[in-house]
Amino acid sequence: MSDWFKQAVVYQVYPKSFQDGNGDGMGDLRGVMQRLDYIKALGANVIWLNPVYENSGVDGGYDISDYRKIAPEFGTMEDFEALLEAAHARGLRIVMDLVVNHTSTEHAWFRESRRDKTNDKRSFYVWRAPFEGGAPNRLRSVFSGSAWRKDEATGEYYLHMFANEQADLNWHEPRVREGVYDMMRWWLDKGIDGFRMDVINMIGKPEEALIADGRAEMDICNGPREHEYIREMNREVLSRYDIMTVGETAGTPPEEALRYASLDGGELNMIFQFEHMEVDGGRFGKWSTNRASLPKLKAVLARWQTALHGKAWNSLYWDNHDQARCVSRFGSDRDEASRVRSAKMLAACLHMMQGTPYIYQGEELGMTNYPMRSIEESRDVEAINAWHELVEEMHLLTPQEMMEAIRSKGRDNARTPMQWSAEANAGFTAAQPWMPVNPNYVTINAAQQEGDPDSVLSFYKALIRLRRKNPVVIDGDFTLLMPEDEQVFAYTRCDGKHTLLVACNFSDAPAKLDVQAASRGKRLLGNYQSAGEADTLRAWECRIDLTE
Ligand code: TEU
Ligand code: CA
Repeated sequence: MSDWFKQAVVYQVYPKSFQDGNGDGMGDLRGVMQRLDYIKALGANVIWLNPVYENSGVDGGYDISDYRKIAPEFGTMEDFEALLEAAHARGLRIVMDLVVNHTSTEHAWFRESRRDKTNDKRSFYVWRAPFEGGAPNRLRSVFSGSAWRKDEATGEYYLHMFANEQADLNWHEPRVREGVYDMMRWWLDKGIDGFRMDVINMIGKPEEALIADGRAEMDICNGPREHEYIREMNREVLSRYDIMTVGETAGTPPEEALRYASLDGGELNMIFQFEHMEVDGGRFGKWSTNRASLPKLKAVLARWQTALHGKAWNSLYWDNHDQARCVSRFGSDRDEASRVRSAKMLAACLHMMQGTPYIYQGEELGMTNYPMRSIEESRDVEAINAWHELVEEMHLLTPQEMMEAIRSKGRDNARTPMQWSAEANAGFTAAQPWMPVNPNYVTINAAQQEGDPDSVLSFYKALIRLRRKNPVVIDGDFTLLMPEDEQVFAYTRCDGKHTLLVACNFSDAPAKLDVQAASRGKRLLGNYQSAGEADTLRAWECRIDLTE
């Protein structure tokens, strides 16, 4: 087994919002193809493509109705094959999204399964009898409300951990697993380079969570048969190809990651953990305007760094299609100078840790959150459902409070069109875009940053070059400095020969460094022109110093 996943720098493309290639207002595969040279120039060598399969249009492609077809809005299978070839010709690999915890209720399997209780595919999904005329138990959907939905055909309930139209597959049924493995091999035989596995820690659901007793409401993640299924998938499929795999696993502690992402190669290459995405949650989970506490954020990330070192492999991310824009969330978009500095600082802080970095489209430009005015503007089933529940049904939040929460944490923030240029619709489309472009595209866009050596984009390029030149970034161990400090995130990476010192100021006020964290060695990269004082970081400053 090769370990190119350790050398990878992944660029995530959300195709619907990346580049429109045929003038219908929606991004597509031809559009991605037009922008391959941009991704190549950035220095990334892997593309993670969010779902482009046929779907029912409810959850951004995560409601798949046919795993072997490309959705018409994205193009054709020929377009996909052309994209794969064009990417490979440039030395770029393509990792596809694998969404197999659930299918769309329009998938052929579900259409059969729902027909009658004795249908041959009944067991492909999770069906339960009503409890006292209502839902089987109290299990809740990630997208608000009950996780159970009554189906008229049989009067039984099916499980949907996400939207009503996303029915959970029953992985305990061997024919489901075989069907999924077949489909995976079919894609891998086309030459794709791996999978990002959607909520893969939900497939081994504990039976106790699914009992129709009117009560159960337990966590279904990392269930008792979880690793059995992943190991089987590894044996049957993954181990037979030279690919990269990353599992999406919210609610997973490092101890579990040691199994999922063990360097022994028996399961996956790495996982996306979520603990650092949860430090700014509140009473209603993600729906809060809280800022992350820096000591907490550091404690979480340091724990993942040290717990996995030498045993398993980390993924590194601030942003993806489900998260608010990191510069607005952990840095500052208050004015242009703070935005540019803090976007670079966040990049340096993340990219110098151990693991495979993921860059989400527009993050490399310092794209910001979207100033959404009303819920009517939202295109996201998660936000819309939460609005109905928290504002309209339960009156737990006022419309103003919920709008503020959506503006600071909602997924729409990540899904506004990519800002390519100052032209109409940011150069994303000639038509009316499916989702509004952030009005700040006039100043924040790729064309403007490409020629500017001080841009956020140029800084990302420099960081990736630095990674390629300094093996300590890949292999070194991690030590957190100043753990309690409220402003400074500083750490070292050491491989015995070289020590990297990374010091970041997560605030707009000057910050003192202690002796260990004070600048020494040779400056590899920073976000200020002048060297500054050794023991003080300026507003949003970051430094990367190397000692041999
Ligand atoms: O996300 C799963 C997940 O646990 C969360 O990130 C969730 O979507 C939400 O953002 C929490 O606030 C994956 C996909 O990345 C997401 O886009 C899908 O909607 C979801 O699975 C269902 O397939
Ligand atoms: Ca299009």
